Amino acid sequence: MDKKFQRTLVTTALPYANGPVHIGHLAGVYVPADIYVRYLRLKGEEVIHIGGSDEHGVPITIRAKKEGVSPQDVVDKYHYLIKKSFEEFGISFDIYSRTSSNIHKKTASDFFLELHNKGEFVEKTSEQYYDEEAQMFLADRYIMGECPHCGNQNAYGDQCESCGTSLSPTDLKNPRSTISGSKPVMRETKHWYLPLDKHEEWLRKWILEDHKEWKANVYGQCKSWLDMGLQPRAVSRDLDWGVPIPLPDAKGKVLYVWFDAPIGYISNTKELLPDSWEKWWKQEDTRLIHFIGKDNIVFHCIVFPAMLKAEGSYILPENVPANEFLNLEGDKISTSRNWAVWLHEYLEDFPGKQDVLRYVLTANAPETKDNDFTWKDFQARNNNELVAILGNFINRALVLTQKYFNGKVPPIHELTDYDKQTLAEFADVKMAVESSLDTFRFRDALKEAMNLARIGNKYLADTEPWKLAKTDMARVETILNLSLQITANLAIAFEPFLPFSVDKMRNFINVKNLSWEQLGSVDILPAGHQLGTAELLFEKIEDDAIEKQIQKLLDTKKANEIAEHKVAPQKPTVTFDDFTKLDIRVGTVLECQKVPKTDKLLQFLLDDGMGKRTIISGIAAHYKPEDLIGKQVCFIANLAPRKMKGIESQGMILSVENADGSLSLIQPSKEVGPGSPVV
Ligand code: B3M
Ligand code: ZN
Repeated sequence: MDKKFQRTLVTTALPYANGPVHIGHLAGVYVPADIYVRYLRLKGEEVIHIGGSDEHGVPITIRAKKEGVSPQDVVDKYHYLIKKSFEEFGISFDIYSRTSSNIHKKTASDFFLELHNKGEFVEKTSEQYYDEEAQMFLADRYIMGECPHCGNQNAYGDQCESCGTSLSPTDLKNPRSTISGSKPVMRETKHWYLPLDKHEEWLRKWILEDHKEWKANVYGQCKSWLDMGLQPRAVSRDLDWGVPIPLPDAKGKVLYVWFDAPIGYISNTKELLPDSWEKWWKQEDTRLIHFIGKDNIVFHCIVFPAMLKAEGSYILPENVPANEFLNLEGDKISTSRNWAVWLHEYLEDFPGKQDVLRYVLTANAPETKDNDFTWKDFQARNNNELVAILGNFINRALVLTQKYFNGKVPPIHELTDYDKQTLAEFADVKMAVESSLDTFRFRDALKEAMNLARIGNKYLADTEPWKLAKTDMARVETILNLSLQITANLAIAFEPFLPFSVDKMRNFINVKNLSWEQLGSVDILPAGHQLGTAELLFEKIEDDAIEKQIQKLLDTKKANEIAEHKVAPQKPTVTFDDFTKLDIRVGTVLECQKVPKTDKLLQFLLDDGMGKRTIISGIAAHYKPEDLIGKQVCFIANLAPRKMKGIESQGMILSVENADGSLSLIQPSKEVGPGSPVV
């Protein structure tokens, strides 16, 4: 580590506790952060990883309203679900807490008060939409109306989801409150603003000159914010869910969620280390790193640093390695449209395969641009890389040692040129992995680690020790000794990436502790060392498991299409005379049976008040014939008869088609005499 720094404080974005976590969260933030902290720990550096749930803000209250429960119910449910998912995937937090904790509320409230007392805010009164019926100010998301750009009637106060335009509530035509449905009125309200314009100058220098090493996507986004000119930002909201503004004239006002959430990093550190948290936040020799997704860049690179600077006693982040987004099978991941691979569901379908997902998400991480997760790629990377390269090499090295040397590490003899060449190839793996990890290039680091397994695989394939066993045992000893040293190296290099598999690998080679320092050396396992028992590290994923996942997504797509289904356009106008030409009546079902050799057709015998009448109807998929006997249905009595499957159908039974394609019979709500006309 840079001489300047003694310790590293890693934070990961606090996910909103308004839904479970999915592969996009893991790929963008939590897996890279976890790789990084595991790497630093392995190097013996002082590091803590701080995480937690973001439990305030409108996203939570909206979810609560949708589910008909309280915001506290929502955050309780999802906080524990999220925490469990992270644990299951080996995301090694030192603490995973929550912003509804008392320590957080106090920390955030005190932070606000400190800035207020120092005169760091400006107070402004403005007009905002107010719902008189519900007696509350309306957050942007609680206002709907017509989009001025595309005419969508259901645009939100902050965005039209139909055309994607960012809006402010006053842009909407015919605004309505989603709380009461009433028309909101404008009312005056006071808020506290952080005058970012006053911070612009030092931010410009600090980012654009002093942190040119930040990732291009992060640097670029900061530059464009700064070039547009910074505006004061409100840090309070009129809402009843959040940290109350600790001032006498602030009834009904809370801290804006983006003001309190990043302070959550501080509160959670306090909760973890009540006596020494300050050294992590206030000493210049601490390196602070925020792992986040690209939509959070402005808050972590501009707003939070301005808050910290205004307070005056805190350090600023050294780096903010934000990632772009991961898409799923070509479409944007979306919680509301259920277009995601949820972590808890993945584990139900692929138990024990956490590392496979960690591997694929790292190999495919959206580090420099948005990337796509596909199930076919997931399968290919598992089968062609984890199984065929890494697993295969380790398995061969161990099985051959078991076979020829009863599982004891054989001695090493004179090296051939080929051995030396192989060793030279992996001598610099440590530097290669390190320099990638140090600069947050996790895909490259993983590639370098995998390269080590490729070298091992090639070495065994080229030297073919199994062919030498009868003629040159000394040579076999050297080859297997080197192969086992490579295996031990793999257990070091992969530890940050595949912690579950590396646990197994350490058991295979019967070594408890390996340090990063040992990476690249070929004397990790002494001759005579007894190995443990080996099992398969990875197993092939078959086509049917992948097809099942793809089918699940296709079903989701279909369900979304149905849910978004627009009502069919109205048919051309008919005259009243035309309408009265139809003779619609009620009949009572006397008999009903399936038409043989068809899936869809039922044959009805109706009492139509004049006699009996046979009608064929295509609703067999929706009703059991025996359930319909004795029921009443509506039918068109004067439709010209038609022959279907050799049976004459004397009319048509009326039913309704639902958006999902299901059919439901139209029936009178009270029993009537058979033959009664529909009028
Ligand atoms: N909860 C936004 C998000 O989940 C927000 C992050 C807070 S980090 C302090 O994307
Ligand atoms: Zn629009």
